[in-house]
Amino acid sequence: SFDAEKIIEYSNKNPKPASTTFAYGTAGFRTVGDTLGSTVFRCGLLAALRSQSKNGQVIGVMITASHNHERDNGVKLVDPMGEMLQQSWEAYCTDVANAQTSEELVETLSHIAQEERIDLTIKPRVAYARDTRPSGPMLQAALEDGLAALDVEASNFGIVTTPQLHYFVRCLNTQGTAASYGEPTEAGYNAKYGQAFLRLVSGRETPSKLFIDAANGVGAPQVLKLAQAINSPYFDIEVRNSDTQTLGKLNIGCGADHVKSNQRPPAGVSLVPGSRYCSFDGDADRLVYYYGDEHGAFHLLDGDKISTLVATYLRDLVATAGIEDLQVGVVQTAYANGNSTSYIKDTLKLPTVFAKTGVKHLHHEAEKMNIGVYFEANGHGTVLFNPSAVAKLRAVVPETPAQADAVERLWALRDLINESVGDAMSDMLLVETILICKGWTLAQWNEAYTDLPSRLLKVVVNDRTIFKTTNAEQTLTAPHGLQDIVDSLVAKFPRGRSFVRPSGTEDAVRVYAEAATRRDCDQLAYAVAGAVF
Ligand code: 16G
Ligand code: ZN
Repeated sequence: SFDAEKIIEYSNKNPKPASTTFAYGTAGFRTVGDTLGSTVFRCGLLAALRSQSKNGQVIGVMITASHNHERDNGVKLVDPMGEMLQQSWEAYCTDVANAQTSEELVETLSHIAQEERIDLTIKPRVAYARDTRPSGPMLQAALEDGLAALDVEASNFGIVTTPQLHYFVRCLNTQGTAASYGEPTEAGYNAKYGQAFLRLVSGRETPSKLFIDAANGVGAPQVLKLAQAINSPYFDIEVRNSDTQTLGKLNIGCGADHVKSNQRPPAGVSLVPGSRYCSFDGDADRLVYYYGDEHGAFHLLDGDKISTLVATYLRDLVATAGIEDLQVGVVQTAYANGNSTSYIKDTLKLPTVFAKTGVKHLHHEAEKMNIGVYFEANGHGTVLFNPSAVAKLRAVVPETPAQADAVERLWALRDLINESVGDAMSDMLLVETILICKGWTLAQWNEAYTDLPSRLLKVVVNDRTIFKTTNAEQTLTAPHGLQDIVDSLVAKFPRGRSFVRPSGTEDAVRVYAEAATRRDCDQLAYAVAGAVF
């Protein structure tokens, strides 16, 4: 059993703010950083239990608030294969975070240990890291208290991107096995992805320089290290918004979320026609590309554009490799632009399904496909090769050089992609690979289809919990009658589509609308928002 006294002693150092209630949401706990000490401390305790319940495998803890304001922070747990924490444990996180006293905390932990039949004699192991936020060191210290309270064997990975921490966790748990994912170090990460990239592009024409907006976050130092490791004209980059030292700059006027939401370039970047640009978010798990044309117009290549580019490339390689019954599929959310969905279905003729917002939901749908490409429109996503795809790839006996090359490229792509979670750096290398291999500019990539005008509104309501959805968040089941109103509004506009969902990260309701013209789209969005309010 636990050393209750020791837990209580450490817990008293990290008291819970009495009046605050915490909730493990779409991407973990997230709120004002200064209030999160007790929660992060308790996540350390829970990560230890999770590790014991997984027979001592390493569990990850990442301290970050991604694209949110610098004053915010957050914490999430990472499961052994680098995936998001199993959903049934999210409720435990919430329970543990909200125990009012240290004594109640110990009781809650004991209860979980009983419920999950955890063998408390197993040595728990945890790997942790944080982003560049000013509240990071304080929260890291709180986490370390939690790890000390349960005698955890802990590895501190310092200041790295969220996807790097996911990668390290997977590496640690597969070390020395046939499924070994790589070396659990920054150098190991850079070597794995960098080498796969060079294998795929060597012999092709080198691309023009890529300007990277790193949101003044952890992606800046990390992508510079990656570039140093690759050390090749195939990866010629210039990093903008790379100031992680000056307070108040993180994510402000820059980063993938800013660019996608405002449909304009980030601060510190003026678009030169013909040049290539991309943005990461504050913890480098989201990626969007963009460019400006000769007429000064801004063109965004978002997660939907990345997913269609990648799905097309994989589909063609599978065809060239001559592998039968190896199906590439695409997972999107309701936010996917309607024209991207039509393009996948009607032009690419690939199966596509919708999942609820939040990476874990897309990930689980993609696992059901042979090769599952999943991206949120906001630029968060990756590709999964399920075991049957790997078996099929292994079984091919190539008969022509073209076939052999395609098979080799599919293997290299599997090495290039961070399967544990969406990863801006790995995704960027993937996009770069495809563009280099096709010899495409961003404008040529953008030609596949044209986005329908879309609008996303945030509506602040008294109580967002009364909004309930089904059908991958596309249909409201409550409040009663509201979906009928939405349907009747949508019917008025050609190519109209709209949905209403409660946010999983903010106290608000989101309204999305798209239609054939900008004017119709905006009218529809505001009409639906009016009905919600
Ligand atoms: C979180 C999710 C992101 C999702 C967003 C939606 C992860 C790692 N992050 O940031 O994927 O798009 O929430 O926020 O899953 P919302 O529910 O407030 O609209
Ligand atoms: Zn992020």
